[in-house]
Amino acid sequence: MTAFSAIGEEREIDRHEFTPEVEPQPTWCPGCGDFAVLKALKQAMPEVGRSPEEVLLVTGIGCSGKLSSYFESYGYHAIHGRSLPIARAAKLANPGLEVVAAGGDGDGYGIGANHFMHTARENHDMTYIVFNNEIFGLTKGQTSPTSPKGHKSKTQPHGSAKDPVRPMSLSLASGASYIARTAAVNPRQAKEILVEAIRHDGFAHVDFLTQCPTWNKDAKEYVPYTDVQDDDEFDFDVTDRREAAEAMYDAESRLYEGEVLTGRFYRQRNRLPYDEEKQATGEMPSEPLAERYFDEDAEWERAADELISRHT
Ligand SMILES: Cc1ncc(C[n+]2csc(CCOP(=O)(O)OP(=O)(O)O)c2C)c(N)n1
Ligand code: SF4
Ligand SMILES: [Mg+2]
Repeated sequence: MTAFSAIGEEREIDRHEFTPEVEPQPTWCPGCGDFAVLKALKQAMPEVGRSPEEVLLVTGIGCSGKLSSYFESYGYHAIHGRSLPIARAAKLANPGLEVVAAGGDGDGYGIGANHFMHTARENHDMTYIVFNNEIFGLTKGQTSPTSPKGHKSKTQPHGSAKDPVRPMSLSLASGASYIARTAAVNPRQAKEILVEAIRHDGFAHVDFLTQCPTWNKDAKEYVPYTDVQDDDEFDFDVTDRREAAEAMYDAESRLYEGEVLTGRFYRQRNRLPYDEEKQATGEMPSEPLAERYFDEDAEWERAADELISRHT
């Protein structure tokens, strides 16, 4: 079996296959919202019919970035803010891969915001999960791009003077073709949204509210939450750009007033993902580029065995 012949094989997949054989104990704090992302992703992958050898998970730096260590698939723990360019390159080289990129609000909406904008604009076919805890968690609680105005931290002891970034509005303006917000405290919705995002052909952005009980006491646990699809107050068409823009602006404003609105906010119809656009112009061959350079004779399994034995 090669990395290529594994893609597209039909078989039953169990969510436990996404737990690494040598299971590292997550170092996330008790009560951290990050556990919910891991769980939802493990549940979503079998539902979309993907096996670990068909998935690449690229993560940034932060508590959130540790996700790729706890999830069995191809993985790449990138440098800060750079998960998306790596994920894009991998998807263009091997379009059969199911590519998921993930990282924190600092990683994606701060240092990596340029990549976020342009990956959305180009509509690369992947899922991008942003663990939004409104704080820099790993480095001990500094103000992040989504921290509310007035939020006090070691870097802003008098309270942040900045208005926070509006992640979904930024995503829509940049060109993402699927945008949703979910929360760690709502595991059923989180799994369903990840399933939709993974199935979506194009750039799917999920702003995932993940509480940080250690450093961000202000954010509490994002409860109670409302699913905008279940509440008559929010009667908007997710495929209508203007209606979606209004709904997400409202949700982003109300988050800072203590009201948590989650759900699907935007889905664009009939838009080709970037790899297909490139193939249509003739700029990209239909045969996966990576296959040209794949060495069938390399001893992949031996390399993996060696790695596992070094860590047991
Ligand atoms: C280039 C660079 N700048 C700064 C850092 C330090 N650093 C590590 S994680 C992080 C922020 C993490 O915040 P976020 O992305 O929100 O992730 P979280 O820990 O909250 O999940 C920073 C500033 C770094 N590792 N690399
Ligand atoms: S510091 Fe916050 S984000 Fe990081 S593991 Fe602990 S609770 Fe989670
Ligand atoms: Mg964060």
